[in-house]
Amino acid sequence: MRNEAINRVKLVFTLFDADGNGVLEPDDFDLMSSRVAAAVPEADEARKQAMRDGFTRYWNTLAGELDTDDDGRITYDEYQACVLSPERFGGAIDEFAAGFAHLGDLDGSGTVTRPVFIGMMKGVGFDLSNIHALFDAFEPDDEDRVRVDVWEAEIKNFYAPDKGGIPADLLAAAPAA
Ligand SMILES: [Ca+2]
Ligand SMILES: [Ca+2]
Repeated sequence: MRNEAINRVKLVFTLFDADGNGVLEPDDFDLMSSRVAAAVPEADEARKQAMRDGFTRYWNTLAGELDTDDDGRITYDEYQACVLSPERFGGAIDEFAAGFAHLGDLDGSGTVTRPVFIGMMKGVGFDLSNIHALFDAFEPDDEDRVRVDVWEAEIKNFYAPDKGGIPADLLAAAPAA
């Protein structure tokens, strides 16, 4: 596995532990999806629900595949096994990526504006300068929008253990001082 992928896995675990108690539990996913939904109050309910469903499925898949000691919580040691068998998570990550990226397409144009992108990614907990760097890497158009399908594809890349040197690595960069 590539070092970049390990760094992304560590970051995802830290971010998904939304309440910061050191383990992943259903409450973390409820908390994070609420933060993301709150970042785009103007989004319609169907899109918000699709985003929440993606978080729920992702948690259920983690719990089903990785909770080795069956205590209803995922520790980092349990979590990192996810990278050894990415094929077991593909469906959940696809649904998560689609639900998440499409939440930001408020006008159905297939694009996401910078303020919406920033708000959602801050809701997840990424570093602000890293979020801007990723948005810029997606080559925004003249109206400072990026394509939803490009974003969705990069969310999937973010979780791919065999990928490195990709735009998603910008999110795992050390925050600027
Ligand atoms: Ca937690
Ligand atoms: Ca466990």
